[in-house]
Amino acid sequence: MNKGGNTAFGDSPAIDMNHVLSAYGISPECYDIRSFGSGHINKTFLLMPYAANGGGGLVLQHINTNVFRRPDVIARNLRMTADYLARTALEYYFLRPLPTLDGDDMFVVDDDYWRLLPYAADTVTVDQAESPKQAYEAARQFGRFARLTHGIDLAQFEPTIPDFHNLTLRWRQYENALAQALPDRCAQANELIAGFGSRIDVVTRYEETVRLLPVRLMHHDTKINNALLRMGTFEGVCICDLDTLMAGYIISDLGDMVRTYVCPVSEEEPDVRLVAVREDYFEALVQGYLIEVRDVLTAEEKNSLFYAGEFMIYMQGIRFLTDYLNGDVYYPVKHAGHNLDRARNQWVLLQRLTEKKSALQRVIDSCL
Ligand code: GN1
Ligand code: MG
Repeated sequence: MNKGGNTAFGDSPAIDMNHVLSAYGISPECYDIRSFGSGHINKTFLLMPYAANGGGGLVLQHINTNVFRRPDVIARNLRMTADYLARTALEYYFLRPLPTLDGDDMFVVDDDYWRLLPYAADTVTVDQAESPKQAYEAARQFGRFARLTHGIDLAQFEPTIPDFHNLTLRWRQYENALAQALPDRCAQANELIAGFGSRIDVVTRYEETVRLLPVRLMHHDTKINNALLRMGTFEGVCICDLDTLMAGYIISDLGDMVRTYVCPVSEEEPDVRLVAVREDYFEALVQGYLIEVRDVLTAEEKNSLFYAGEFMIYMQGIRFLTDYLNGDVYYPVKHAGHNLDRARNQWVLLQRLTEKKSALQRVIDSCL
């Protein structure tokens, strides 16, 4: 973990769980409380009742305000989405934050923001897609969400992180990091700097592409462990980790699925010989997503589907590289060079994906 308070993660909040839970009318002694999930940004706890009749489990989250500077915007976006879905899609299971005793959807104490969510019973998450079916089911959940929110009025939505997936800006941030990085870090990153530089076409295409794309309510973090799957059958149940619910483009959500479902190993794998693109997983996720959204996509969106994967892998690659050059200030690192390893993993993944472009484009065409 990073040390010191200058990272995006800061120091651990002084957690007074009793105080937070009492705002929700909950007695901590009735629950087994433990750390939960594998996110980089927020701290998450799972609360399971000791007594069988103690009601359902709960998920308590502490919002990282170094990253999410406007928790009120997150809360409002969630509320508007939940209200819209409650009106238009009665059957849809949406994880709406539970109210405090005062009726608020967050509990704020000393600038610490907390929220409580129901725990979806009998569900599991997987950190890596283990079968094409899992990829299909997770993708279908994100697709269903995009389809059901197709008609939502985005005028009221504010970005929870402005320019989160703006590749032009991410490239500029990368160039700035490069300009001020320590010579040693630059030298270590030499090959990757050349590599990502040689694929600047991905950045150029970004502006040309989004100019033509409609804005949609997007999740912006569609990795597989943000889809809850039914225990045992792995059928999709719902989506979670909704902090980055905001207006965006289809290439974000589809692209992050390609980035994280097709490879047999995660972005954490330092051995790049294991980084590969599994065509059957690609097909499964494209099928699952498109079965839901195909009918609402514009021609321009259909043309951007292969690019989506390149876009997200490239952007994540330069975000890791930027953080390495900046001295590891955003993503928590477990060892020196951790962010460099992650960037290399993404760089190799980008190459594996581009190598298979014609075959993968054929898969997309057959799913459209
Ligand atoms: C962060 O915290 P987590 O794992 O949900 C990041 C994503 C990256 C991801 C890479 C707010 O998400 O954009 O894709 O790490 N979220 C933020 O693992 O920066
Ligand atoms: Mg997230």
